Amino acid sequence: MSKKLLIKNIGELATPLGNKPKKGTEMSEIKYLKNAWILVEDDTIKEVGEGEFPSSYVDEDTEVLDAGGKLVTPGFVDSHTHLVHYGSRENELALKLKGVPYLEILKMGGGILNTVRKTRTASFEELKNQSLKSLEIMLQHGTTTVESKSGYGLDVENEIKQLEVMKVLNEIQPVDVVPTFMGAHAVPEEYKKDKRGYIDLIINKMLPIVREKNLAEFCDVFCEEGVFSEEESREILSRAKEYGFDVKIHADEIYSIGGAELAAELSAISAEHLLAASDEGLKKMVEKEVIAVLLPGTSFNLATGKHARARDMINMGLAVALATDYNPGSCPTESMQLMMSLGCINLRMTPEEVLTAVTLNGACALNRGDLIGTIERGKKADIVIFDAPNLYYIMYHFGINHVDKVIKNGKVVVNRNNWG
Ligand code: IZC
Ligand code: ZN
Repeated sequence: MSKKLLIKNIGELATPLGNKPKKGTEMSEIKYLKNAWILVEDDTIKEVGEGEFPSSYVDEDTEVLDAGGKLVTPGFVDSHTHLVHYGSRENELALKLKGVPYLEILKMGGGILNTVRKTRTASFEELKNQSLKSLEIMLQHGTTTVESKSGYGLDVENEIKQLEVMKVLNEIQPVDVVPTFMGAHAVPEEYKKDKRGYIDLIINKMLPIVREKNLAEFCDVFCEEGVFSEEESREILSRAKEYGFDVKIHADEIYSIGGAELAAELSAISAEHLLAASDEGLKKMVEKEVIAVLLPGTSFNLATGKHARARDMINMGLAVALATDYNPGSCPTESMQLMMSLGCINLRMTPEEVLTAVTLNGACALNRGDLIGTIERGKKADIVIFDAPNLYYIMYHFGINHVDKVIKNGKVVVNRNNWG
């Protein structure tokens, strides 16, 4: 028998609508319902309405949840993270404060390579348990789907280990983990003098194995000066496409090296960061409908004072998503609510644009726009109730967790029961 859940007495329900990425001015088209209700059957939204709910919807088996006049939004979709890694890198804070740039730390064998050493020596269980802790924090903060990149193994065995941890995480906790293969995250120390050899390893060994074991949906490359060049990224991602992966690119984060242009050329599903992207590159992304995944926590934490030009991008007609980039180096935080505040303050996006960016556009950047990202009939019941009166309050009252309850696939999985 199906299980029904009625969420009633919602003060403000705020959601984008539809299955497709919202571009440009469409990003502000948020549907607001006052005194609203949502009827859920099993894991799916059956009906959404305003005012009195039809009494025929409730029978003795219907669970009724009173939202207490609070704010309700779709669950957050964090479309860019490096969730599965071992250890931490708080040592980089002191270096950064001394003015050592992020790429310099990597060049000295630190940064990503520091985490690679820790991740390689970590057992499967250790890696799983550290990631589980972060996933629990994400869920507590309203994230119901998260993308997760490999790229701290950088050899066949450890890239597979990371991806297999993601598979197990999907089975043992509620947040959906969407796996991305990112063997091209850095050149490992043992290939320092033979980058070509490492690219061959990615193309000839890693990609076919990851495909054969069906361990990832996307392939990503860190296309950056001193990491993988535009030509190298093109080669890796073109081969990934031949293997059937959709592609993503860490593009023009620090230096403008044609990452946005490459994303358009390859019809990537998304291009990430884009702080240094050229107008030409962004225009090409508009033409090819590449989603711009912006990471305001990273630009805040890199502390160079530079941020992605979200306003220009939206004015040009791009679809923008916001994500945490959760990783142990450039952005050690799991909180999408913090990204929402930074999206307003540093990226100058409106609260409506921000909501679209952390829900529907994030879902579309993961090929899941038809399943999640909005509160509408037929979508999965991934819903957050906040201890807040309205959408604007979340971004205004920053740096704390406003979540009251999280519903994932129709089940209440977080009940902080904050203040009654
Ligand atoms: O571990 O520093 N930017 N990759 C590209 C990262 C940041 C993750 C890290
Ligand atoms: Zn990243």
